[in-house]
Amino acid sequence: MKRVIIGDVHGCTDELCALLDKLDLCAGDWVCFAGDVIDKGPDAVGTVARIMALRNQGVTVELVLGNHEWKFLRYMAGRKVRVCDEFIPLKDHCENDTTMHEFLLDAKLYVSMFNRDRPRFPGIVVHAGFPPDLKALPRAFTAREMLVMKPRDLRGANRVTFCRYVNPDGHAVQLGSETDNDVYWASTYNARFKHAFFGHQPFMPDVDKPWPTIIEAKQFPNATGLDLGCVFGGYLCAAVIDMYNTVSFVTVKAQQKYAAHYREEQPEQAARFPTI
Ligand SMILES: [Mn+2]
Repeated sequence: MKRVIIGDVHGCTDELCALLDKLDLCAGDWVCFAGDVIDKGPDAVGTVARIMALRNQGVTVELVLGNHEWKFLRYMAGRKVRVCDEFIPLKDHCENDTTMHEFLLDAKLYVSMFNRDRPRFPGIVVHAGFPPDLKALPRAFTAREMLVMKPRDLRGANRVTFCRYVNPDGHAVQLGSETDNDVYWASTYNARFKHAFFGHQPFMPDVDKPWPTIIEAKQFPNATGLDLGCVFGGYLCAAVIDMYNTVSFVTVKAQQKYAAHYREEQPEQAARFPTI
């Protein structure tokens, strides 16, 4: 029985299919997507369809809510969001195929791995992370539940879907306003909610390094970043946990660069926070 966690796919269906071929999943295996399976990339509909099709193989599939699914689902619920062009094909598809919309609505704020079948793994899958001042986990709400919650009740939930850098006081810093004193949340995370597998932050592997280049997830003492920037021309990455609770990584190189990295749009930030 394999347990697999996959980082941000962002509509890169070809790379997802190649990764799933490499993973060679069987009935009884468990796969959890760390969120942001849609947007930015070429084919959100194909990606979600491929993920849903895993269930026909007897694979248990779970989806953690990424900030991009959250934005899309709020848009579908008639909320005011800045509409992205890439929402349109997915919106059209979801209107005709309610099972895809339902699948996305079932996305959870996080997925605990510890309560699953043996061998238990002391891990948790979350999209963005756990800021130091988040003392207790919110409930593992589904997106469907979150859509009917009051904004004030969503505060804790939003924090684990959006968190990146944190300041020395342990408070999350807004994207783009990081200073030299701020650190990535995972570097000081103390495992209070168990080992965290997360996406959200594209850690671009340094492919210009001389060989041998071993492409692995970005490892922190108590957390593992699985987004290796596939949609930005990096890699799609899966963590695979075997029956002895040994973790290994499987990666697929992106066939092309599908989107511009936000750091390229903000060069002054890129200079201060080089990737990896
Ligand atoms: Mn993402």
